[in-house]
Formats: sequence, C-alpha cells, structure tokens
Amino acid sequence: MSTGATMASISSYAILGCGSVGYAVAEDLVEDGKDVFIVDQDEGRVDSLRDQDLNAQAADIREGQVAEAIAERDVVLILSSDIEANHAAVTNARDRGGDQFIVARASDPVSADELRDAGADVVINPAAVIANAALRALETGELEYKAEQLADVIDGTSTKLAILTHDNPGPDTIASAVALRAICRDRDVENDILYTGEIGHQEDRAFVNLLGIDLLARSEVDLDDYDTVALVDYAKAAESPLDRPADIVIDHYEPEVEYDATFTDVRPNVSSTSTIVTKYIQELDLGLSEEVATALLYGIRAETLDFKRDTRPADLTAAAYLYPFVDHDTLEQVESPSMSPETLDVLAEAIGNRDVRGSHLVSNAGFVRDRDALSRAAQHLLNLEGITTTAVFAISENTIHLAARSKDIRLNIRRVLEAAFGENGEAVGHSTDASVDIPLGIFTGIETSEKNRETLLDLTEEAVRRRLFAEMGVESDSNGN
Ligand SMILES: [Mn+2]
Repeated sequence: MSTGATMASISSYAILGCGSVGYAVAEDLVEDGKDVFIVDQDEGRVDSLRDQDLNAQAADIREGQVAEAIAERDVVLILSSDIEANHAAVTNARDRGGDQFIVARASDPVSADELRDAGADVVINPAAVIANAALRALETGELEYKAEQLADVIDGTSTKLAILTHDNPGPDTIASAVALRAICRDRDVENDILYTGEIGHQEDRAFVNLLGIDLLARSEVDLDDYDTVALVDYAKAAESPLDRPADIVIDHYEPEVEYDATFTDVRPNVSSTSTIVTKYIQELDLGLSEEVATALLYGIRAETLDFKRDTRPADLTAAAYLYPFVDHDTLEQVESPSMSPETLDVLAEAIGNRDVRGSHLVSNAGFVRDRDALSRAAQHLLNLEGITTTAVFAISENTIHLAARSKDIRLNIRRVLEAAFGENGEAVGHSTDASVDIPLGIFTGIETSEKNRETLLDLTEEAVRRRLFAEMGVESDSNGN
C-alpha cells in the first residue's frame, strides 16, 4: 500500500491525548523506532510515560502553544476521548499553517464531519472501526463454520455425488463445478459433473476442451445412482431439476425455487459463484491445481465481463488469490474474443481463398470495412492444423490492408512485412502479430473506381502473395494453388 511507503520516510510524530488508544499507537510507533512526542493534560500519566523513556509533556491540547510545540512534527495524531478538544487541536494546527498530516479521533458521524471540515486528513470513528472489525471477524468465522458444514455434506456421500451445472452451462457454473469436484476429490468422494442442453459459446467449448474438463450429459446417467446432489450457479432456473431436495446449493443469486438443501450458500453480495467456491477452496486449504485455478479465474472474469460488470471486492480478492496459480497461456487461448458476423464473413472468404505453402497461409479476403476483422481472421486461421504463419489481406478504398500472425518462433512476422512491403507502407506490430497498409496504386499505377475494383483485386492478389511467400522463404507457384 502506498501509505506504507510514505510512513517509512516520515521521521516524526506527535500524539495529542494519550489514553488507551493514544498509548497503543505510541507503543507501536516507538517499537518501530519512530520519533514520537506525546502531549496529554494528565500530569500523572505524563510522568509515567516519561518513566518509560517516552518523550511526553503535560498540556491541554486545546491550547495554541501545543500547536507551536508540535510544529516540526510531520504527522499529528489527535486521539483524546474529548472530541471538542480534538476539534480545537485540529483547528489550532491548521491555523498555524503548514501541511502536517493530521489524523483525528471522532465520536460519531457528525463529529467526524466537523473534524474533516476543520482540516483533519483522516478521521477515525471508533464505533465504525469496531463495527467493521466485528463484521470481518463474523465473515471469517462464518466461512470457517460453513466450510465444515459443506465438508460434512460431501463426506456424507455413500454412493456418488452429482454436481449439476445449469442448463446450457456457461463459464461460471462450469468453473464452480470443477472446483467443487476438486473439493470432493480431496475428500475421496466419487463425483460427476452433469449438464443439460449444450455448451453454446465457442469460448466455452474451448474452455472445456483446453482444460480437459469431463462433463457428462445428464441424459446418459441415472440420477438415482447419486445419493448427494449439488447445484452450482443454478439459481436462475425456473423450476427444480430434481424430484427430491438438493443437498448442496451454492449461488450468487437467490434461487427462484425452494430446494430445501442441507447446505446452502447464497451470496447476493458477490458477482459469481466461482468467487464463493474460491473462498471454500481457500478455507479448506486445498492444494490449488492449475486447472482449477484457471477455471475459477475464467469463471469470475466471464461473469463480471472482465471485472467491468458488477464487480465486488470479494471477486477481486478471489481473483488475486487465484492469479499466481493460473495457466495464463490457456486462459489467453480461451479468451480469444468471440466472432462478429463481419469476422465470420472475412474468415469464410479467407478460408475459401487460402493459399498454403508448407506451414504458411496467405489469403485474400476481398473487400472489407472492418479492419479488426482481418486481424481476427488471421488469428483464427492460425488454429488450422499445420499452420504456423498467416497473412490475410483485403482492399478498402485505395488501400490494401494486410494483417499477419505467426507462432513460428524462428520467424519475425513484422520483419517479413517490412521486407515485403517496407518500401510502400510502414509495417507495425510485433514478431508474432503485425500489419501493414499499402497504397493500392503502387501495384497497378491506375486510379481505383467501382468498375475496375475486381480487376485491381486480381492484380494485387498475385503481387502480394508472391512478395509474401518470397519473404517467408517459400516458392510461390504461378497458378496460386
Ligand atoms: Mn453465475
């Protein structure tokens, strides 16, 4: 945290009011080797502070001379239980001028506002601090209790445990199921992840395939073979998928249906079921595998649209916990953006016109408006079997746009584009991902018009292919196939 760095460079502190709070702060600062000067109006207390070798002086913190005495201190902590006195001390310090950092103790929201108005940088309201600490303790304690409950229900399985993902499962439900499966496996409880409908999105299928997630179609099993059933991320279902109570329900939405579950954890204050399950993985101290961490982080990111939608602090702390265990290459492959209709058109055109030499693919996508679609098509073509380098070009107005990708580490695709077209246009990008815009006229020497566009395309196509293949180090034959 940035305040830590600031604190380290600060040399001197004043504490005004040294009751139990002021004393606790003084003790910590002195222990850290800080230079602390204490002012308190109780002479007996000041004597005993001095007996402990502390630098203390007796004075009423309301008095103007106290502000003078602490003028050289970088940080002033005004912590007496007399809030009126604290207010006067803040006012005096500010009236003196200077830019000391002032922390002041309030007693309620009203006095907190008054102290802030008087110039305190940070105001502490003990009631609020205690309430926060109590809530945090409750949260931790509750999670510990819930984790034990969850473990008990899982351990109560005598045949098998079924983990049901919601109909047409998406990333959050699948990731949560994968994590719950890991908890079951850790406890030697046999389990299956079941789904209904289909995994519709291309990214989600990639997610399941890349992580090697085993899902069974519910129609292929008999649910009666499972004596424990868990529903993860299932709340939006309009009716229960079961003809009996569920055993485990974990969700970030309040279910539409009453499941009468033995174990329920529904938290509307987080944004994904993956976040909740991550807390259990943490609490149960499970060795986190790359597969589970990657799945959960993907679940959280997909459900929050990459932390852009409804993200809560708990989602971020869960993501931060998972991050070091994640397989980022796989995550990147899964997250390649979904395909727009324009990308699909460009891709279809590029696949149809592809010219493959060795592992290099060059293709012409015709006329395009969306240049982004070109680079996406180049990226997608890289997934074709045996292809390591792709270049897709297209014409718009008076320019040829060309996007290229390479996963061949021996080949720097930007340099290839530079060598092929550097005289005519500036290649931009990196060794794996580059593009270049080339004025159309240079291939033909003629002005473009609607009529001669097709002819132009034919002429350019041959020229572009030839130059590219030559720079990639492969021969280009003349008939283009
Ligand atoms: Mn969800």
